[in-house]
Amino acid sequence: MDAFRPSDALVALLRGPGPILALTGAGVSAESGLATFRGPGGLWEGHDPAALATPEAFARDPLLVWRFYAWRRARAAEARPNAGHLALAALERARGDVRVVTQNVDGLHERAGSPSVVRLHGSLWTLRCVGDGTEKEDFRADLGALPPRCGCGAFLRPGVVWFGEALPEREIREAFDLARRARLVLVAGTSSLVQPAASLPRIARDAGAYVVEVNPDETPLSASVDERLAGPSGAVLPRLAEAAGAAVDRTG
Ligand code: BJW
Repeated sequence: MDAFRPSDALVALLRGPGPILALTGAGVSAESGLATFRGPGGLWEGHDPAALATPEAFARDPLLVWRFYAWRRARAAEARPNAGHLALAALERARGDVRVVTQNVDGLHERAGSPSVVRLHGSLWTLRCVGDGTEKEDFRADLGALPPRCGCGAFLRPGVVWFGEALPEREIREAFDLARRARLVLVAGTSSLVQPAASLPRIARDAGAYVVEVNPDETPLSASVDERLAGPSGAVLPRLAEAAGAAVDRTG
């Protein structure tokens, strides 16, 4: 027995019919070398999130906020998907009824081959004009030290969802819909603190889903899940994908 061996009930669900939802957070990218937000060594350690991740912060000090995101883009561009990302992509290929809903903005699920990721908090690789709202994708790692300007003259900002901002409507609607229909929910690498994403597992469980938390540490969700697999997602998710019969590349 070890701490992250799936139960027989979970293995049966992984092999059986019914949609699976994987809700992921920053912890899933930790083994790719990207810092999480909270906890020791997290991005918010020693920083006030309100000074970096709010529309007010960007309005007050666009250079500071841009520098933070320019650094994040560079780190994400260097990173590679790890065995956890690859396992979810393999599970999706093997079953066809698995969807990844992520709070992450790094693009690593997509780079691992997950075909239709629901991005709740936007993307580091999208830029949005603060003036006319137009969006464009830009995958260059280095866009310089100053926020670029839109054709209309206003600054372009990172296309991520900051505190106090609404999540993208289509994505949040789809995520709630997937939660209500899921038979199994894998909640991996999130502190389950940030709303509304944190409410998805409870909605799924109320609708009858079996909810599993994959996280080395306990979270506010831990007490109300059906099963906890207390290990790193890069080790646990490949086991789950293999239990479902998926061929997993563990190299990352
Ligand atoms: C591992 C691991 C390994 C480590 N393997 N695991 C009270 C109730 C309801 C809402 C609120 C409330 N008070 C305030 C709010 C609102 C607020 C909120 O939820 N705040 C909370 C902090 C309390 N929410 C919002 O503002 C949201 N919008 C909103 O509510 O809009 C309302 C509205 C409606 C209509 C019109 C207008 C407004 C928006 C939230 C946006 C969050 N944005 C950020 C930044 C995105 C851009 C960026 O990347 O910079 O999103 S904040 C940050 O937190 C980021 C993340 O996506 C998000 C979640 O973090 P996550 O992923 O859980 O990471 P961590 O670091 O917290 O946890 C990592 C976990 O991994 C840990 O548990 C580790 O143990 C684990 N781990 N290694 C597996 N190897």
